[in-house]
Order: sequence, then C-alpha cells, then structure tokens
Amino acid sequence: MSKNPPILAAVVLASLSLLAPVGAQVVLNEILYDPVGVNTGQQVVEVQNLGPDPVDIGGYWLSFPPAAWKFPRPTNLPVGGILVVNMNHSGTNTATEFFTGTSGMRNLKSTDSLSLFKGEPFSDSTLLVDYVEWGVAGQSGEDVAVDADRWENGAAIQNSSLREGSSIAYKGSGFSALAWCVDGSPSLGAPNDGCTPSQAQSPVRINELVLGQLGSVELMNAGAVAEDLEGKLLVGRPPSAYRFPAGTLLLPGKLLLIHLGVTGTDGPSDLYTGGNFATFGPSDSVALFASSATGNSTFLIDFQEWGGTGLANENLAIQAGLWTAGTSLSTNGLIAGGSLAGMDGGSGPLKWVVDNTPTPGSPNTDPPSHSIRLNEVLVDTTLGEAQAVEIANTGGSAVSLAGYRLCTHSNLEPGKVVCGALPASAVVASGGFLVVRLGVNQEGRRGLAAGLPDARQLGR
Ligand SMILES: [Ca+2]
Ligand SMILES: [Ca+2]
Ligand SMILES: [Ca+2]
Ligand SMILES: [Ca+2]
Repeated sequence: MSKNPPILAAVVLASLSLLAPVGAQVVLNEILYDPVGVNTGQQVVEVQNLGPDPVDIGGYWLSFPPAAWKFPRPTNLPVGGILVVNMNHSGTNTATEFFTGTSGMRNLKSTDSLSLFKGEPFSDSTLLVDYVEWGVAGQSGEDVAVDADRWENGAAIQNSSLREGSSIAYKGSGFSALAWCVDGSPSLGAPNDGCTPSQAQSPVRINELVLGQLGSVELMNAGAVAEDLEGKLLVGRPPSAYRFPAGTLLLPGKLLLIHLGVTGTDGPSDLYTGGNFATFGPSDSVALFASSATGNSTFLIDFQEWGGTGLANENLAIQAGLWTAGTSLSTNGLIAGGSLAGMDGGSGPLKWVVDNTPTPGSPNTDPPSHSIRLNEVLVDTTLGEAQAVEIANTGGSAVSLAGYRLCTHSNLEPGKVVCGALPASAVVASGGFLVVRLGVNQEGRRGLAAGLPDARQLGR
C-alpha cells in the first residue's frame, strides 16, 4: 500500500477529468415562466456558458416532459456567452435567440422543472448538463439530476414570493435550490445582476375614473402584450371588491370599462360589478391587485386616490412604490358626471386631470363627444343680442347640465364674455330641449350676468 497512494490519486484525477461532462459549465441561468401579461409565447429560458472554454451546444436538449426541444447544430456558446430560448413560441433563430416553435411544446408552469441534456436518453444522468426545479420538489427529472450531482434530493426553488414579471435566476455557483433566487429585476439575454424584491407588474393601468352615479373605472393596456385579468381584483372603498371573470383578456392599447354598482351584461369591453361595489365619492381610492391576497403590497398593480389622503390601500401603494404619502389627485373644478383622467406624460397625480367631458370607454385623448348642442338662438334685432337660447339633447340618455356655464359674447363690447352657471336642477331629457331665457343685466343688456337664467324644460 505504501507505494500505491500517489499512483491511485493520479489515476482518480485523470478519470475525473475524462469523465467530466463536456459543457458541464453550461448552465440554465435564468427562467421567466410568468412574464408580464399572458404567458403563452412570452416565456424565456436563458442559458450561459460559465466555463473557461467555448462550447458547441448544438444537439443539446431542453427537457420539460412531455415536451423537449433540441438546439440546432451548431450552436456556439462562447466563454461567458448567453443565449435565450423563447418557449412555445415561433420565430426565426439568430445566433443568440432561439424559438422552440409550438408543435409538441407546452408552457412552463409555476411549479415545474427543466433539464438541459447533451443527448438522449433523458434517463441517463451522465448526459445531464444542468437541472432546475421550482415550486414543489419531486418534479420530473429530479432523480436523474440528483444522480448527476446537479440537484439536491427534495429541493425546489421557493417561489411563493414571485410576482408576475419576475424571474428565477442562478446566482453563479452551486447546484441546488439555494443557488437560485426570485428576481424582481429580470435580465434575460444579459448576465444576471443580482436579485431584487419581486413586485407585481402588469401592462394594465387605471386610466379614467367617473365619480358618483353611473360611475366607472376605465382600464387601459398600456403595454405591448395581452393581459389576462382573470382572478385579478379591483378594490374600492371597503368592502367593495370585484374579481375579473375568466376570459377577461385585454389586448395592447385597448380599454376596458367597469361599470360600478350596477348589473349588466358583460361584453368584450364592458364589465359590471353588480350592486355590491360602492360608486366613488368625492374622496375615495381605487386599487388593482394581481391576486385576491389584497393585504399584500407586492400584489398591487396600480392605485389612485383623490379628495383626501390615507384612504383604503394607500399604505400598501406606498410600500409598493406606487404612491407618495400625502398626495392625491386634484378634484378642483370637477362637476357631477365629470371624471378624473390619466393623460400621457407626467407621472403620479401630475399625470391626472379633471375632465368634465369624460370619455368612459374611449381614449382620454379623444375629443369630447357631446349629445348636447346649442340648437336655436332668439335674437333681439334692436339690440343685436340674444334673448333666449335653446339647448337640445340628441343623445340616448338624459344629461344633467349641473355645473355647465352658458357664455355670451357681445359684438358691442369685443372681448367681453359674460357667463352664468346653469342651475343644478337643469336636466335635458333624451331628445328633449331646454330653453334658457337670458336675463337683463345692470347695463341693460341681455346676458347671464344677472345670474338669472330662466331655464325650463320642454318635453318633446
Ligand atoms: Ca403572466
Ligand atoms: Ca436582477
Ligand atoms: Ca440573465
Ligand atoms: Ca377614457
């Protein structure tokens, strides 16, 4: 024995080096299985060469039973090189970006595993290059990965903190669940840059809020991918909460109008909360959550608050970095039937304006579409001034003119505009008329300066 140990050691070392699988330093580096918006066609797997030599991984397999996909030959991965594979998605491969196509593929799930093999069969642990499993242990391929010393028995990446839009990322060394982290700042196609807390992301934004009776929330998909809102929650003043039903798909650039406190027949762009959701008052808040776990700020997608501070869910919005303490949307000048509208540009409350010509269901940049028009003017030919104005409503529903102002401009006094507010009781029925008799002001002119518009409703 005394002479043998050095020789044995040399033999063992040589064997290890011979048996070391080619490409052992090629790793599954990052996985985005729950991208922002719909998952199908948006999931990404990142592979990196962390070894000292370039590797041709042409012919390597990504195995996620019952699906498997093979890298085309050749696929050169230089030292430090990174490539991404778009899962269950068709496209044209480049040197660093690949598409599995859809035939025989499936989406990765929130509890799943993925193996990288350099050949078949997938039961041969000597062919395994890397392995990862998340959610719950015991996923497909775990036994082979344990045999290959690429995973620990019964280990899985704990992903309960992962919110939509976050990835799981390899930390660069080791072969176990603890070598990975949930990353709120994915880096697909680039070296992993450390893991940050995971916060729900969504392309959907609260876009317009109509307060009071006939109130609504308008949502907009401001992103580039379709959003599946199923299971997400709109939350108003407690206990008002509305869960989006199955099949609520919002395409990029599209709007969805949620009618509050009323029942109706849901359509592709209109949903009805039913009577249990309180309409918005002059001081209220609204929140959009990614899940029914509404006490958790990491599920908060968007939030707005107006007419006051410290209202429902503001604390969570501050935690989520979506809101600044002590701020709220301005309601100055808002009249009954008006809205708060988010406009392009700006951020936070500065992005929002009072819009007394609301556009529920239409883009906020659309010109207001009125059913109210000036229909006839009775002119005093002696003075050359208006004596009475008829207002018509050509729309399909009654319109309140509360807060509206009627303004006259005298030819005799260029530049002088005289306005008067219509009374709160002024309502024009659908297809109806309202005649406003102009008063005589202190200067003997007809106008509204006297504040005495004589409005009477004329039935049709
Ligand atoms: Ca998703
Ligand atoms: Ca990161
Ligand atoms: Ca990365
Ligand atoms: Ca709108």
